[in-house]
Amino acid sequence: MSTLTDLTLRMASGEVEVVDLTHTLDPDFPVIILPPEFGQCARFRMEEISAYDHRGPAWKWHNISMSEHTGTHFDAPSHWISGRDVPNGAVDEIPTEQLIGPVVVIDCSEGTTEDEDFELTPALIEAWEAEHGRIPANSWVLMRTDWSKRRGAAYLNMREDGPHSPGPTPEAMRLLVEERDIRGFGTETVGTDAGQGAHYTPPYPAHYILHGAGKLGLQCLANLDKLPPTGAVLIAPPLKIRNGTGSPLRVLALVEK
Ligand code: 23J
Ligand code: MN
Repeated sequence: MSTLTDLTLRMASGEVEVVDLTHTLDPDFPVIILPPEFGQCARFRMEEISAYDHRGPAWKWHNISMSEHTGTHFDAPSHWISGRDVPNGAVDEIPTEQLIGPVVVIDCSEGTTEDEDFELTPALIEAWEAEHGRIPANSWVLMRTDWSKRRGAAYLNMREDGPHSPGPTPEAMRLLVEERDIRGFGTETVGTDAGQGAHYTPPYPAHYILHGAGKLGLQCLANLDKLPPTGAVLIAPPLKIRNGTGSPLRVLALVEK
């Protein structure tokens, strides 16, 4: 039997499950808030064009607007200054082979319940590898924190000195990008970087190191607790926005039961 026929039969029988890692686009879903001197990201908005009424008797539809970085979204290399000259670094140019591929999940959810500024470090990555094996080249690496279960103000967790949420250290990102040659890095928080990521060297190291090397980002993911540590396949194609730096998207994982 062909691989694809086998896959579709196993999906139909439930042996392969489709897990949705996406938050619903909704005006109430928080967006990143940068320091006030910078431009700001827009929330999701939806207005009715018609709803089976005088504006269109047999159809309902909406106009929508948002930022490229609203809700569950994809970061392209061109999002960051370090990636501005990366070839094919905009969402419409990324090779389609990069949009479906293997994914590993590093569970940090225990640490992040105690420490809202929890850091993913090289030591934690190496401890994960001692248990699950070396992270394969060209894999997505997702940082599970269970942050997606937070609601309201607890999600951005904004304090006087800015947001507090977990993320990777610069050394962890260098390990993943330079030594493991990952495809990209994804988080449940509003950025691939920690809330306090501006204070690292370089500032926002996940963005800086990933995108400078042509790697990809995913943020505001959900349901990472439904994924195995290894063996799932991630389907994450952004919208084909000309020169786009990112895009909201539906992120799905194929998981073998
Ligand atoms: C712009 C500046 C800083 C950050 C971000 C955007 C994001 O997290 C994003 O959505 O890419 S940290
Ligand atoms: Mn983004």
